[in-house]
Amino acid sequence: MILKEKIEAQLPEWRERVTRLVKEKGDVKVGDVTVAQVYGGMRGVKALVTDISYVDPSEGIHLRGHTIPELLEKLPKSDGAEMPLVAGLYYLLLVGEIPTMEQAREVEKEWNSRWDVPSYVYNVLRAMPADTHPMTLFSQAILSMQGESVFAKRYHEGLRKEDYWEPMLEDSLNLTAKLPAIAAFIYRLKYKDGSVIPPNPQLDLGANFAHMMGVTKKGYDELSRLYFIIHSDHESGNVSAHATHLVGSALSDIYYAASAAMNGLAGPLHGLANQECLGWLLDVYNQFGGVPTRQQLTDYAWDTLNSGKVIPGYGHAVLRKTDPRYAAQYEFAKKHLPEDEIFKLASLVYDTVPGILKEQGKAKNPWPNVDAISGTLQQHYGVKEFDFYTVMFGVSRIMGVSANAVWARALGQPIERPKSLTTPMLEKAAGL
Ligand code: AMX
Repeated sequence: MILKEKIEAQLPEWRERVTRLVKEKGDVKVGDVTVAQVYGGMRGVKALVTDISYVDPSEGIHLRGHTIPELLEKLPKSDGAEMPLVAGLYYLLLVGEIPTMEQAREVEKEWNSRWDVPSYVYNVLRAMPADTHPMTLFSQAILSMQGESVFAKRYHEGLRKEDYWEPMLEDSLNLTAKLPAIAAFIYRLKYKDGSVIPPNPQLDLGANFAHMMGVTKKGYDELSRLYFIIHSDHESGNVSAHATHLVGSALSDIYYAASAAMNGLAGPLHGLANQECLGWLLDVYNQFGGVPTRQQLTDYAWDTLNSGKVIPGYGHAVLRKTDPRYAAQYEFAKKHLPEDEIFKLASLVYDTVPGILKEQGKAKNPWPNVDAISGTLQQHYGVKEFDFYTVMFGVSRIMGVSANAVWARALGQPIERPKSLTTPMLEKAAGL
């Protein structure tokens, strides 16, 4: 299999680099930790490593060194398609090189041979109360498949440490192949007739997702490709990536780790913000019976802030400029849905809210993040049930975190176990 061969070929050099760095320069300091950081969610503490993605505070995400606009230009596209193949992105995340069309197609082929979702997964989901949140269903579906883990099986049979990554790759391919079908089923179970639309092996992942969702509006395949590419990875410190790494570091398999990641993504300060965003936009729209005036929007935003709530989709722990993932979606909307009323509202919010957040003076970053506009695009294509949106984020995010999990195994990253202190210890260290 091409992914296995490519990773295998790189391993000797990577292992040597890392071993040398730690052995010869292990004492070199890369930063200090302050009392404020210990109490402040470890913000900015340099304590994780990944070579798959890096968030620059001004430029945003680089996936294997490429910005979002570069990726949308360079990753291979099917004939006539506007957006690249998602399989090409997964190849890039795992291998570190922009694939040729043929290489991306090989990943598609791998996914196509692994998409079959065991029927018990659907039965588990059908057995849940009808009002269960889609993210709970998604996380449960992933966890329910843990018994399928090749890593868990081979580990218990006896496996050399340097070979751990191979079954992790198998598991990751199996899981990422099934996620679009599972997500589409959750959508149809919650909001449609609950029937399963099987994937069409002739289609790529983006088009297949549109097909399995039952969305017929033209262009949803392109939006799905864009969505799954831009949400995939955002370095290691965000909650879903870190949860995957933490759980995986105990040698839990990808099903346990990815399910944990989804539980974190389901938090309103993380991935759930995308459902909150459209909710907030629709509240504004409904309150004013259409796109409000700038003054009405300003008053509404201040009411939100003064009631102690955040403005969803704005702010970021690392970014200090408009998120390029927002910009890519904004460009897509400008091209394909310029007359959509909610897009007009989202644009007005973009013109207005950063100024308000600056005036309030609390948020370190007043600019929009990836979630501020994603729901606007979804609702245009008919996917209006916004509590489903984080599930789509999850399908994409698991591509990023699983690629990281494969490399964490390949480079023998150990169990994670930072040290905690007590408040008296910190007071003493601070001389109080
Ligand atoms: N609206 C109102 N207040 C905000 C704000 C926003 N959009 N963003 C930050 N603030 C506030 C914080 O709540 C905090 O207030 P406090 O001092 O009273 O606790 C203060 O500004 C300082 O926060 P910060 O250092 O700028 O941000 P952070 O690193 O602590 O948190 C984030 C980052 C994203 C959680 C925060 O900006 C936020 O809550 N945004 C809205 C929710 C959102 O969009 N989340 C999605 C993030 C992207 C993702 O993971 N998918």
